[in-house]
Amino acid sequence: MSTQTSRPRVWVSRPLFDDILDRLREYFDIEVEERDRDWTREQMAQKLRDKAGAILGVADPVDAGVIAQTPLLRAIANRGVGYNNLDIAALKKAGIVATNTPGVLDETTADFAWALMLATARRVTEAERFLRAGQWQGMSFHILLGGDVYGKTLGIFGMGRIGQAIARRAAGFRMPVIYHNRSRLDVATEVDCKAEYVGREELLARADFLVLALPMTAQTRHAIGAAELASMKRDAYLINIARGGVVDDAALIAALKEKRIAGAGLDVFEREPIVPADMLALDNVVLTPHIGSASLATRRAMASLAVDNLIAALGCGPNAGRPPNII
Ligand code: 8YV
Repeated sequence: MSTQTSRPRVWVSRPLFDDILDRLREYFDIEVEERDRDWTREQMAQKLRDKAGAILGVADPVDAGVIAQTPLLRAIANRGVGYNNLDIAALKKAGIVATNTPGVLDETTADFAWALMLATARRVTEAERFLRAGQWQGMSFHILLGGDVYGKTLGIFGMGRIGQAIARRAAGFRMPVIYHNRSRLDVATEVDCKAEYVGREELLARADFLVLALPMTAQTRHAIGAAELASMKRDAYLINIARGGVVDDAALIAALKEKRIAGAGLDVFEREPIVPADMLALDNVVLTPHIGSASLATRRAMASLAVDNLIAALGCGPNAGRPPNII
């Protein structure tokens, strides 16, 4: 048998920058999917059956059932910071290393949270729809009146790296920042972010913009539901750049329909890529297709980090056995 054919096999579940994949080709035989698609657990098991490693997207599911059918699997590199697609306990039990890509997407995702805040309050996408539909008949003093951003209170739910990057941008808008998190930040970080720690109820009640930046776990599922939406200000905006499922979409649709909050900016949804028809019909919501980290430079950095992680996790390259981002 030639050395070439005995190399470990790696699966890349979705298209990825080819020049970055070349680094994987130095060590492994790789199978790269040429188009994006959502994989079922059965298909995942089938694809991973003969693989030592994989680079996965954040919607590609791996649980105990998949793992039971993948005897050769030693490492999974998620190309994203979130990893709610992976059953980490089951992976650990099976001795499979899992990694993610923290750090490289914080600033880009924080920029996008601000894009959604501004677009939602100032009705940017609604205004563009209006213009493109030929409805602009001339200057009107009362046209598309929105809410202000400057000077309002920014509330951040989930104050990890991304939440902190969102907070740091608030100074230019002269916005007081309040936050809630599982654990309070150390004083130096609070000072750096100019952010005040508050309880969950106070966050909901005081925020003019409530930005969600918390991970999706069993504990955070539907962290924002009917009761939470009811305790927000009527002129507040909800922004979700975290994960669908953190918000109860049905409850949010009801709140938006009844104008119990002013609007929402959403990059993530409970059943991606399906967005409920009732949501699509609303004007007081800005909707984007999970593109929070989607700048070219950041997506390349994420791909590169995932590749570094996998090479190291499979015992190759300069960091053999020491992948930088073990979950
Ligand atoms: C996705 C994300 O990775 O990092 C995460 O957790 O959700 C995103 O950055 C990205 O959209 C590619 O699927």
